[in-house]
Amino acid sequence: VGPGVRFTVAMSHTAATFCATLVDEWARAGCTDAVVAPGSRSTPLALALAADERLRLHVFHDERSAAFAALGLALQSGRPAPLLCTSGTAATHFHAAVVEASLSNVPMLVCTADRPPELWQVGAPQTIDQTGLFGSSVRFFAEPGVPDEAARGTWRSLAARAVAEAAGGTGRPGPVHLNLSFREPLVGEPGPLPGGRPDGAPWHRVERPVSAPDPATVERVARLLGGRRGVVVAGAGVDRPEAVGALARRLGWPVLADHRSGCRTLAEAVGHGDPLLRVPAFAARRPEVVLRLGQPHASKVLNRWLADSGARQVLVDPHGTWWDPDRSAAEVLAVSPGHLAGALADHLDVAPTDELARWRAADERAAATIARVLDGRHDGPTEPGTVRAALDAVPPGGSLVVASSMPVRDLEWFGGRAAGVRVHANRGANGIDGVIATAVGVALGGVPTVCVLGDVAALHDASSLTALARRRVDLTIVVLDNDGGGIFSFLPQASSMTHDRFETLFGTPHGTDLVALAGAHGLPATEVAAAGVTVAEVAGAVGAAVAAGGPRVVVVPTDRAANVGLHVLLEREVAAAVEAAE
Ligand SMILES: Cc1ncc(C[n+]2csc(CCOP(=O)(O)OP(=O)(O)O)c2C)c(N)n1
Ligand SMILES: [Mg+2]
Repeated sequence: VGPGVRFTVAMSHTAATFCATLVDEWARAGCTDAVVAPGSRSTPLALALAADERLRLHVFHDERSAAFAALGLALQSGRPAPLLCTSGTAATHFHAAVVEASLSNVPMLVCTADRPPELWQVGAPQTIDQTGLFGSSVRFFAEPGVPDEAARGTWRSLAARAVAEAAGGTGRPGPVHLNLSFREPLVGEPGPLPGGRPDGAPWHRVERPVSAPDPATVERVARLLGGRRGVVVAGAGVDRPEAVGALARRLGWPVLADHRSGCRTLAEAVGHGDPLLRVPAFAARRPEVVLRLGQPHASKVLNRWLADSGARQVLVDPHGTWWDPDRSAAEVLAVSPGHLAGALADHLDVAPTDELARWRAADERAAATIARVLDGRHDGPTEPGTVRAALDAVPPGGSLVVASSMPVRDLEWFGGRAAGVRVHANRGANGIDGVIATAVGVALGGVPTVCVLGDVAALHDASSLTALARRRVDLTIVVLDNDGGGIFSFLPQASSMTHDRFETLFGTPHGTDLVALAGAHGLPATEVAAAGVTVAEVAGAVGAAVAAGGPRVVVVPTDRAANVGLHVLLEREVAAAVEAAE
């Protein structure tokens, strides 16, 4: 709008009534939070979201931050948080988070404001083609057109359906996209809303009971598993860890558990599958059957071992998600992993194998070795040691968000067993983007949150530090600063070109002062000494930061080459401890 143009406020405004109806339905459907990025075209819905006290409103300057925060809110709560931006390139900045939500089955309710159709394809400002903008990444797309009283009988249905589709009422949970055109004037007061269902119910209540396996399936799978040598691999998506433990006991199988599975604290859990399977003598004994629950682990070594094992593999995911990059699943069961495990545990009547005892003994040896190697260091912070400390620092009931690439791996391979801590990681698309915003979203869910990420990931999402100091979140951001991309030092690229070329293309040092960057955003920030500190001192610094409450930033300087050396040392020491007993 240029200077001198008058604003007019219509009295009762169809767009305002339409938007208030959407918001009323979303609150009825259980939404508790909404995320908004500023802009003009989105005004009717922004006003409606702000006016409804049933929703907490979170505003982010950057749409990418907003979208990943909405992802984090949904990761923590399981509910979609309506997400809104203005028209134009603003909408495209949602895309990365939409893709991650799609691949990870996370509910997301994306609303993009648009100009009315008469302003499309004519060079109108801030107007791009937003129809189907997110392609196949959304479960449901709707473009209801400029709000029109003639369609008011459909508004509640549209809103309720959008939540239901996002929450997986009709299929896999994931993102939905409403592209909402608004014609000026954009400011107005809502009139009476179309009548809703009695007792505050949403227009559509869509139920999709957890899919429990039928008895014939249980019988067949029980015959496949019983009496055979096998392993359970538990990843994100396990709904009843204790049932998985009961099944593992019955079979005498270990549960190779990552932290996101919720199974890591089971007595039957093996936490160090990756380092164990790097030991040839240990890896030589192959499973006959593998029961894979939910998302795969990050460990290439573990996944390769499974793929090469020749075992009959049963993949279980409640939504039938195709988590099978090695194409080794012989059976795919779209049922609840927890219900299947519980039913199998009740049904099976076989002598347990001795695999569980063998794996658990080796795992304890690995755990003791890892602790000895890491805790004995006094020459500066280490990456695996810091990730372990961060997990231990999360208070029960809190959450840990770990970034790709190394933090999620270091946690999976070397992390402990913290009980009562939920762990989140954006592993649908393995992006290093949006990690801070995801953690902000998790923390906005009201739980103490610790986020561990690399320096490149932190810089990539630096815009999510904007206004973070003003948010009431208990979030501690731990940045492992090795001045570049540490993961690449583990890849063949590191040894197949000159050091200079490697550094230019992969190492990518930047020299940014992350404490100063956090300080510029008004965030309390400290840096742990780079040399001469013990692991206990680093853990103490992380623990003290978490105890002090957030938002705050802790920068932990590490060295990329030394980190590779430490991983090699850990591998060697675990091998020595395990081989001695094999
Ligand atoms: C959005 C996105 N861009 C690029 C990549 C490729 N990538 C994977 S790891 C990495 C470097 C990460 O560096 P840092 O965050 O410092 O973690 P470190 O590897 O040092 O632990 C990059 C660029 C990616 N996964 N996602
Ligand atoms: Mg790094």
